[in-house]
Amino acid sequence: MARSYPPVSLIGAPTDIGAGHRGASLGPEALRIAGLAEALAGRGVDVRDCGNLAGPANPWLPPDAGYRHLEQVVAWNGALMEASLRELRAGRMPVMLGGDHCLAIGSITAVARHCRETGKKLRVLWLDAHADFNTSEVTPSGNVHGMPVACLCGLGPEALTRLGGDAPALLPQEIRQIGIRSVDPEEKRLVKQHRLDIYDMRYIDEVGMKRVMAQALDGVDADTHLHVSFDVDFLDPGIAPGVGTTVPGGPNYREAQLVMEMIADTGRMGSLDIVELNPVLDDHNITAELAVDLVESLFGKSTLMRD
Ligand code: B3U
Ligand code: MN
Ligand code: MN
Repeated sequence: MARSYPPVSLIGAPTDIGAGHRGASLGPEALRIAGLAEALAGRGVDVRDCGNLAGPANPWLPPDAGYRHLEQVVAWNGALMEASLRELRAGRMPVMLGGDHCLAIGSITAVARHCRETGKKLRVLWLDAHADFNTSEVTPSGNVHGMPVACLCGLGPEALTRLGGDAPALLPQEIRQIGIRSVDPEEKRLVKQHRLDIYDMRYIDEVGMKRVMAQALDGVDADTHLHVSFDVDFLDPGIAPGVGTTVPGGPNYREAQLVMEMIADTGRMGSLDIVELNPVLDDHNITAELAVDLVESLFGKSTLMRD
């Protein structure tokens, strides 16, 4: 029997406010053009496109006290948190079309609040080349897209760590990071200190993606809300060139498909971010098309019926 999915709300967040390259602001449109809504509808999902959020323009300034554009980052994340929470409370699955990865502060703060309201356990799967655990003291760039996990875990400016009221929004034990292969020197110290559960590429190579995903999903049950934060630079740049910060040595197409299929098999995905897609750096929208293909797998597309 095919699994049924909750209704989906697409929320566009067209900004590159936390990024180091311009162009992630065009991500939502690239995903629409690649046919995201149609692909989900084709899988029998009730999908509504809520359009794009509005927020401040990118002033493209140098860092100030360790952050670039903190005020604008807070504004975008506040708007996204409100929109995501509204859809969650309406029983819908928010799918955030980014935008850069600083936006996960807003989307995951909303999910964490919703979990507190409903008594569900939270598990975040962070698919990324980067750990995104920098702080203003250690960041090499000041770009907030390198800081969202730290902010969610309570390390960062109050305007972001307390976006949803309580801090921290997320405990390090609630997150699993997969595909990591670029961590800055001081960031490395922080992830160790805070005991982040990181499945880096060396570990994936040694034990294989199937075991990695089984471990990352261990304990996910009927009471769990699974949030997937999919930074497209998770993928190997050979198949996904359309991102701002490519890092060689990422998961290939088959490994990425298995990741998505094993998440789909849990039946527990309750929210999703698709971030860091940069159409300006892409080749005829192939990275957006690949992202849509992988999202179809997240929604249960498989070669053979397995359930
Ligand atoms: N860790 C670096 C680079 C980076 C993090 N996330 C992305 N790039 N996409 C930084 O600037 O924090
Ligand atoms: Mn990221
Ligand atoms: Mn990344």
